[in-house]
Amino acid sequence: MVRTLCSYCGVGCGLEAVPQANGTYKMRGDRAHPSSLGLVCVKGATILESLGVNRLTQPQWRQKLTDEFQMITWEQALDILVKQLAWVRQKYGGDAICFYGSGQLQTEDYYVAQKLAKGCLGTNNFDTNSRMCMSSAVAAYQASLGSDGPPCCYEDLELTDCAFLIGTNTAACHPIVFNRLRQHHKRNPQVKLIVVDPRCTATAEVADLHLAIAPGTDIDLLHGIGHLLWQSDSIDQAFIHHHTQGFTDYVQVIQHYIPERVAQRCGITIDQLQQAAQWWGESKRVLSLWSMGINQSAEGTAKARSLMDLHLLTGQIGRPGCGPFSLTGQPNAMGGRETGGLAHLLPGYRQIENPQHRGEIEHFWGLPPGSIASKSGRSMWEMITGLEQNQVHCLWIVATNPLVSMPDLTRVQAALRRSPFTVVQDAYAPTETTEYAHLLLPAAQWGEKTGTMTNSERRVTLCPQFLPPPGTARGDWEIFAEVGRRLGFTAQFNFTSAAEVFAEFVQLTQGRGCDYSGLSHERLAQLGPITWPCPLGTDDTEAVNVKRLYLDKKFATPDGKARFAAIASQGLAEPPDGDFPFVLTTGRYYGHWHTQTRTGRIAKIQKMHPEPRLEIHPQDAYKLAITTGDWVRVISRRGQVRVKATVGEQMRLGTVFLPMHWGALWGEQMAANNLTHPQSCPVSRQPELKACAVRIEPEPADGF
Ligand SMILES: Nc1nc2c(c(=O)[nH]1)N[C@H]1C(S)=C(S)[C@@H](COP(=O)(O)OP(=O)(O)OC[C@H]3O[C@@H](n4cnc5c(=O)[nH]c(N)nc54)[C@H](O)[C@@H]3O)O[C@H]1N2
Ligand SMILES: Nc1nc2c(c(=O)[nH]1)N[C@H]1C(S)=C(S)[C@@H](COP(=O)(O)OP(=O)(O)OC[C@H]3O[C@@H](n4cnc5c(=O)[nH]c(N)nc54)[C@H](O)[C@@H]3O)O[C@H]1N2
Ligand code: SF4
Ligand SMILES: [Mo]
Repeated sequence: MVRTLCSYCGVGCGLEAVPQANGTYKMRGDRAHPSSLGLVCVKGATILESLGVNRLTQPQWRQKLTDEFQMITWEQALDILVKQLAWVRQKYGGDAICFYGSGQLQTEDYYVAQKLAKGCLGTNNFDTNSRMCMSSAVAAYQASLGSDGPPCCYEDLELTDCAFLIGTNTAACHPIVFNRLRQHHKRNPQVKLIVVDPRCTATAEVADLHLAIAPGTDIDLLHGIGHLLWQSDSIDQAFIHHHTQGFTDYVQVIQHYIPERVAQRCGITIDQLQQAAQWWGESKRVLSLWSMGINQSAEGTAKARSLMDLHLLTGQIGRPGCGPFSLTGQPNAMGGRETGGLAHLLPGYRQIENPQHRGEIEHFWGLPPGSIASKSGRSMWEMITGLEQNQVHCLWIVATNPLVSMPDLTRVQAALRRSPFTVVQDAYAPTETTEYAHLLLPAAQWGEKTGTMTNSERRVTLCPQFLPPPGTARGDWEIFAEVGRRLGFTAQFNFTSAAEVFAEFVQLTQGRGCDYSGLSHERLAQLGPITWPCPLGTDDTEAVNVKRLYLDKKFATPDGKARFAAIASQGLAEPPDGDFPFVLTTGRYYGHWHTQTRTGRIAKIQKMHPEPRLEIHPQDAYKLAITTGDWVRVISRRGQVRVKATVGEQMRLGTVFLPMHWGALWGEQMAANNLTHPQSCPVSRQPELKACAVRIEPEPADGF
C-alpha cells in the first residue's frame, strides 16, 4: 500500500493506493492523514481513471503552427530546446525567455525550474497560474501580516463559533474542508455560518446567514461590518494598541461606510448587515475562509486586506479557532509560493527586488553576483503583452492550459500565434494549448514521479511514485535539470533524485518564515505528513506539526505589529451598462477540474456535469423569453459564448454565471474566458476573472 496525497485541490486529502490482485491499484482515503481523516470527494475517489487516457507519450516538434507535429526523440527535443534557449538569450537577453507554470507542479519541479530560469538563464519571467489564483492572498498576507503563509489550520474548522465564508463555494471546491466545518456546524447549533456570495451556492444553502451581495461590493460589506463593530465598541482595544499599526487611518475610511449606504450598494438589507456584525462581535472565535470571489478582482489585495482588518479590529487572530484563512486552490500552490514560483519571488519567501535576498540565493547556487536580474519578471498577462510587442521570443508552458484558463482568449490566441517558439510540457495531448505549440514535451504526472506537495494548512505530504510513466514521459524537474546541464550548468543540476532536490531546497528556507529545514523525504516517509514551520533539529514528538502561526501575536513585520489597510472600495473594473447590462461571474462545478484534461473523460463525472450552463434569475430570463434548456448567446466586448440556460433563484437579479471548465476542444464558443477581461489588481496583478459586463440574446436551437 502506498500513502500519498490527492493531486487535485488545495485541501490536500491523504490517499492510499492499494495494490489489487490483477496488478492495478484501488484508491481510498487515508484515515491517518490529519488533514482529511480518511475522507475524499468524487475527484479524489476517481483519480486513477484520469491517468490513462489522452496521454502525451513522446516529444513532438513542428517548425510552424500550420505544420503537422513530427514524433522525435528526447535527444532531438532537448537539442532543439537548448539551442533555442541559448540563441534567444544571446540575441535578445534572458528577458526574452518566459516560463509559465502551475500550482500543480510538485515542490521539486518548482525549485529546479527557479534555479534554471532565475539563476542560470537570468530571467525572472517565471510566473504561474497562481497569478490568477492566490496572488492577491499572497500580497495581502505580506502587506498585513508581514509575510505570506496562512496562519490557521483545519482543526480551527472544528473550534470556531462563527465561520465567515466570503467568495468561496467551499462545498463544491474544497469539499472536505466544507465537510469538516459542516459536521461541526450541525453538531453545535450555536455555531454560526455566514456565507457571502452573489450566488446561492451549495455552500450558501446551508448558511445561517447568506449575504447575496452584488458582485464586487465585498469591501463595502467588510468596511460596513467594521463600521458597526467600531460604533458598538465591539473591538479589541488592547490588541489594536499592542499588536497593530494604522488603526486611525482605518477608522478614517470606515467611518464613511454607514449601514444605509453599505446595504444599498451591496444589495442586502440593513438587518442582514447588522446580523453579520453582531455575530462577528459576539463570537469568541471567528474564522474566515476565502478564495476566488475575493482574490480574482481588480481590487483583490484590498479585498483580502479589508477582511484581515476585521480580524485585527477584533483580535480574532493568533488563537485556536479564529483567523483569516485563505483556501488554496491547487494541490501545491503553497509549495510554489515557498520555492519562489512567482515572477517577484525567490525561494524561502524572498523577494527578487531585495538585493540581499538575491545575493543569498546567488551565493547558495554557486553563481556569480548579478546572475539574478534585479527587477521582478513578467506576470502571466505581461507575457501575453510581451508576445504582442515582439519582446518574448521563447515561451515555455508547463502544467497549465492557458488557452482555456486565461482571460480574453481571443487576444491570447492571437498572441500565441505570433510566438516564435512555444514549448508545451504537459501530461496530456491534445489540449487547447498544445494546438499552439512548436515543441511538445511529455511529462510524467502525480503517481508516476516522486515529489512533495503542501496543502492549505501548510502540511507537506510525500507523494511517492507507484506507477510507471507512459511512453517516454519524464518528471518535470528531471526535464529542467537536463536542460540546465546541457546549457553548461552541470554542477548546479547534478541531482539524481527528487529527495536530493528537496534536501537542497529546504536549506534555503532555514531561518525563514516558511522553514522546511527539518523536513526530508525520508522523514516524511517515516512520520507521515508534517506542517511547516519545521526548523532543523525539531524533534519527532512534540514540535513537529506546528498548527498555527502568530500565537505569540508577533507578526512578521520589522516591529512585529500587523498593519491595518485603509483602502476605500472601487467596485468592478467593467461595470454593466446599457449595451452590456449583466454582470457575468465564472467559477467551478463540484466534479470537474479546471480545463477537464483530467476529469473530462471520467464517465461518472461527465454524467454529473455533461455540459456548461448559463445560470440566470427567473425575472431576467422572463424578460428575455428564456426558459431552462434554451440556447442563449452571451456576448461581451471581447467575444461570445453559446450555451444552454438554467433558470433559477440561486442567481441574483442582473448577475449570470458560467463555469470555466469548457474550452475549444469541447465545442466552439463554450469558453467563459472568451468573455472575460485582463484588468488586474495593481498590487497582486491578479485579473478580475470573477466579473465582466455581458449581454444575453436568446438563440434558435439550430443556432449560428
Ligand atoms: N470541483 C473543483 N474544485 C476545485 C477546482 C476545480 O476546478 N473544481 N479548482 C481549485 C482551484 S485552483 C481553486 S482556485 C478553487 C476555487 O474555489 P472557489 O473560489 O470556491 O470557486 P469559484 O467557483 O471559482 O468561485 C467561488 C465563488 O465566488 C463567487 N463570487 C463571484 N464574484 C464574487 C464577488 O464579487 N464577491 C464574492 N464574495 N463572491 C463572488 C462565485 O459566485 C462563486 O460561487 O477551487 C479548487 N477546487
Ligand atoms: N473565467 C475563469 N478563468 C479562470 C478561473 C476562474 O475562476 N474563472 N480560475 C483561474 C484559476 S484559480 C486557476 S488555478 C486556473 C487553472 O487553469 P489551468 O492551470 O489552465 O487548468 P488545468 O486544467 O488544471 O491545467 C493543468 C494542465 O497541466 C497538465 N498536467 C497535469 N499534471 C501535470 C504534471 O505533473 N506535469 C505537467 N507538465 N503537466 C501536468 C494537465 O494536463 C493540464 O493541461 O484557471 C484560472 N482561470
Ligand atoms: S477535497 Fe480536494 S484534495 Fe480532497 S479528495 Fe477532493 S479534490 Fe482531492
Ligand atoms: Mo486556482
